[in-house]
Amino acid sequence: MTIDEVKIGGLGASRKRVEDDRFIRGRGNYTDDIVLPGMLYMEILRSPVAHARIKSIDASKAWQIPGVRMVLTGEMAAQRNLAWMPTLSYDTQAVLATDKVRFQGQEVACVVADNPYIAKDGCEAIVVEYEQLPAIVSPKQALAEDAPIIRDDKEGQTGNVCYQWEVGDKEATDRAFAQADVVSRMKLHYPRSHPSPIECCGSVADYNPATGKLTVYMTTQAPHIIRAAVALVAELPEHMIRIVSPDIGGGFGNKVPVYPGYVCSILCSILLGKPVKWSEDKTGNLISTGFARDMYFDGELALRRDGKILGVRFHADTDQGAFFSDAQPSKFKIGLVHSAFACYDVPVGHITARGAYTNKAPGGVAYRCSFRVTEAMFFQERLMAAAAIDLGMDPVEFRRMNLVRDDQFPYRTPFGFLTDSGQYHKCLDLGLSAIGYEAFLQDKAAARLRGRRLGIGISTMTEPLGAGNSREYDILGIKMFDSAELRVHPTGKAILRTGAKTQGQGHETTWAQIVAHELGIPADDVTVEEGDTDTAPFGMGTYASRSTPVAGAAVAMVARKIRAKARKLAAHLLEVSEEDIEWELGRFTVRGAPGRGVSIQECAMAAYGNMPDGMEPGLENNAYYDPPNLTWPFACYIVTVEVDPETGVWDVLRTVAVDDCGVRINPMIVEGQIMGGLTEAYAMSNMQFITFDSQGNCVGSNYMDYLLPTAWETPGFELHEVVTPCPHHPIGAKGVGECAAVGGPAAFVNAVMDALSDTGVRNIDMPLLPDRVWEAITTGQDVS
Ligand code: MCN
Ligand code: CUM
Repeated sequence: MTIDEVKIGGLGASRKRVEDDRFIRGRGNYTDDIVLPGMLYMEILRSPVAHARIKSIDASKAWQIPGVRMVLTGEMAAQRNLAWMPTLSYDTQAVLATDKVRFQGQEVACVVADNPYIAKDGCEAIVVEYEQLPAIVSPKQALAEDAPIIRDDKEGQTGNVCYQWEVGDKEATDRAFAQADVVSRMKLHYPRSHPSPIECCGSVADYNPATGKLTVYMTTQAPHIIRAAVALVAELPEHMIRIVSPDIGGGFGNKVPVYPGYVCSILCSILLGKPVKWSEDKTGNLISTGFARDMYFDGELALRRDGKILGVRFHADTDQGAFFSDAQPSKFKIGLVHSAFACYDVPVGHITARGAYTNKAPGGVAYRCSFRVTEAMFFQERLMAAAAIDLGMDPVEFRRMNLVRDDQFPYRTPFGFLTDSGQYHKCLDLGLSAIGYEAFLQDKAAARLRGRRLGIGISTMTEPLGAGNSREYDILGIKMFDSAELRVHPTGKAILRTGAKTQGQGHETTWAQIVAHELGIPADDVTVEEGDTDTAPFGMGTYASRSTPVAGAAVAMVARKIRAKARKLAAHLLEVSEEDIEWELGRFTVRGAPGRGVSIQECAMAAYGNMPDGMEPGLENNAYYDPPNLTWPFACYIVTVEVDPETGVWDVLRTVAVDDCGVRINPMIVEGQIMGGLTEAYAMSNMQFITFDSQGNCVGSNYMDYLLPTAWETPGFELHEVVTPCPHHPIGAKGVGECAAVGGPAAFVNAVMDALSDTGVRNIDMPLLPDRVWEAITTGQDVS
């Protein structure tokens, strides 16, 4: 009797998320839920100004408050060589300011007390004398001749450039432009935004002076990297450090970097010999932690009259804030921005990029970004839309002509990536038929005659997901593989641990499904555990939608190792040679006698109670997986809108998404990921940005100014799928966690711009707030 894979929760089962039971009932265990005996509380004093020299810090009044146990300043941290820390982009970042403050909200001191209220009072009692300096709030200001140097702490730093980078073939690209019939240009800003997970950052550091062991519970997407960083920076022995990521209330890339708050809680715990808890508040999170984007593009496409793309070139300026702390693991200074145009057959290209220090919080790669792929795909699809207009071509025909064809894979992009597989035209056609493209164009024309403005926006893209392979991706010299460890207990139940760390994506549900698929053990019989460096195998954590491509592959591989041993046990139990054993899901049978067989559970029992002579007991193993390539999911997003010309308000009529992420482990979870991403895409295009006034005051450090879309604003989404299995992934899956946030924004913006197509307006920078749209309609000018 064969096992029904979907019934046991295998591949393709829309299994309910097992973790949600405890989340919905309020029984999750988040960092702030952790209470240890004798625990103290830490609060951070942040700079009220964006750029200033610190003349003096007087903490004497804070020390006098009853219940205050410690006031930590930069000077004290410096005595332990911890006033500065290295960043993951090979820069340095202040833990606590000593010489200057460089952005509003920067950490200046921290206070540890018996409770958080006393700690907060302690912070308020610290007197800091600032000598204010001019604030720099854009790359343009930063790169001006007479700009004050923000990073005067760095030896040899002359201006405010923090990196320069280029890729591609400049000469060949220039030649393509010289031969072009049409050159289309696009200049735009992808504004600064923030992922704003529900849970802010925090840590509970527990240094035990008796054993010398440091345990840190913290909100990190990458616990093993933190352990390695603590070992290297604080020079503590690695086996005496235990990092635990308990439940995480959303990460979205905000919880990849190492923040001063974590470091201070660790240092205070070591100094006091007691557990110290730091729980960041919303303003602290929005004003100081890893933001997203803030990138300026200026580029062009070389085109043949019939619409064929001959080449692409662009320049990008990134606003890095005060420290270059992008948490991205590639050797490319600007992440994977050169994945732009990977879905189109573009012969040549050239990209230059430059990062600038400004008086703003550091970061840049968060918010479902795949390391600046979000910006790359937005620019790509905005430029594609503009080029279709310049050519006088239907945007669909223009894309269709240039999309990489199915028979071109594996396809080498002009910037050196190798895309693996896809059916791009099929996705596009499915999206067009779902939205009813031709009919909508007729409706739009008819509505225009009645003074109404409808628009349609298309965005097609493939993106690189799954860092690494280890040839090109590493963090602190550690290669980007990932791992899984599977222990099958005597009764056939199991525990699986991986080096990834779920923050809401549902790994506890989906990894068990891979085990069910490979072994036939029901998913409900498999516990999944992640996030504790004392028990989990070494892995690089969860970001860049890498978990399925890398850790998920390791899960399949370790299950196959278990199956190989179980086969030997089955041969022993059935008293035949191994060659005569056949596998069907959950069961080994004797070749030619399918009635004679043993279940995987019987093999598990035999591994502990009836193994053949000479075989090691037990049924457990681990696998480390180094993927041969990134995975390349494809997506087509199509949005229709109506713009009210009187107010500039726009409403989404329909949103159609066609995603191809290869084989879907759990279709329901995949759809949840896509809906979440589309919600964020809508938010970025419609309402979300963090700006600064001329003095560097952050406008957007609270939910009055920084808007999150609720169920009320968020439109409905219609989802469709195409499945092109990933040729190099053991179960054919590609990543999906970021696709809709990456490809979505351009579909919304292209739709609004299409509704304005007769006004001569070429671009409105995001977010497309009503006043900006109204200004564009009334003036006929671009709005930036
Ligand atoms: N999945 C699947 N079939 C596939 C691909 C994925 O069933 N072919 C499932 C996976 O098993 C997993 C989920 O979909 O449960 C997402 O998988 P994957 O694409 O591998 O992405 P990661 O698990 O590595 O998650 C990271 C990604 C990133 S980088 C951000 S940012 C983001 C995102 O996930 N942050 C999130 N989605 C999020 N969703 C929630 N709820 N919370 C966050 O913080
Ligand atoms: Cu860039 S946000 Mo995700 O990669 O954690």
